Amino acid sequence: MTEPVLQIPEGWEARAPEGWEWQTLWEAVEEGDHRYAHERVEQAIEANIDPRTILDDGLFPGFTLQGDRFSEQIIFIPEMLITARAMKTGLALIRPLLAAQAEKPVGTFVMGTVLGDMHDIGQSIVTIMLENAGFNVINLGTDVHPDRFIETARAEQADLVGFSALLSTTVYYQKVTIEEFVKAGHRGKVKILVGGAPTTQEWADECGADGWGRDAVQAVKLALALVKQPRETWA
Ligand code: B12
Repeated sequence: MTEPVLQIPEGWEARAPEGWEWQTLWEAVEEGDHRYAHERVEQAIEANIDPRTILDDGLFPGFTLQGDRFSEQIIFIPEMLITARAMKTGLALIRPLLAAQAEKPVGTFVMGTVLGDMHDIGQSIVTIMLENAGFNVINLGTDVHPDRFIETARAEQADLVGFSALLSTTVYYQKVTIEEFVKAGHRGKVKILVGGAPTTQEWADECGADGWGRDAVQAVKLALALVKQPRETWA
């Protein structure tokens, strides 16, 4: 087992004002100091740093470092949870800024993490990027039962639905949820995207999804393409 090291984003200086430092935010996220993370992200916003730069250069390094330690079982759930909370504090601050850059709504997207799965950092990032691209996103959070996806999609007359899963045991619920859309007679009314670290294009094909997004950028590209494709209308 090798001790993970902080991956400093290449060329970060060029994306920040002169004299700026990210080290204290990297440490705040790593240590789970959400109050200080909040303060530093606010300062970065005030300094007019691009919100995506704040995400990539400011928030990710400390999160990834702790994530790697969690994977190596050097740290455990309590430490990972406080890091996730600090990360989410930062995400909450940049989310409205990215959404405000969007043009008029291009479609309605219902997003959630499938039943049994509590991981929500990745789907929150996809949500932020989708909002930035102009989608109205209804995020159902984590541990979402298939019925809730279906009820919300129907109530909101959704164009697209996205299922996130981070555990090899919960990806199965992506397939189950798609099957439930079929049983409810709504499969033709929405385009379905799946994602999350253990998923692949092969899995997306196998479970009957319309697309798979490796990351948030791919997810947005796919959503923008799929929203233009014909669908049955919600009665
Ligand atoms: C943070 C974390 C946690 C936190 C979650 C906090 C939170 N609020 O999310 C906590 C501590 C709660 C946690 C708990 C557990 N975890 Co955990 N966790 C992680 C960790 C470190 C990071 C995950 C993450 O946020 N990645 C960063 C985001 C940005 O990436 P992402 O989610 O993949 O998302 C990107 C893409 O996948 C894609 N995407 C994501 N969703 C979607 C959706 C759509 C529609 C699309 C198109 C794209 C898309 O875009 C995103 C942005 O680019 C990973 C290990 C790692 N280093 O990745 C383990 C990991 C996922 N966890 C793991 C495990 C085993 C667990 C536990 C079972 C541990 C335990 N013993 O209890 C529990 C399960 C709890 C549960 N029922 O869900 C394993 C899973 C192994 C497996 N293959 O099944 C991992 C891989 C660690 C490991 N190597 O062992 N975990």
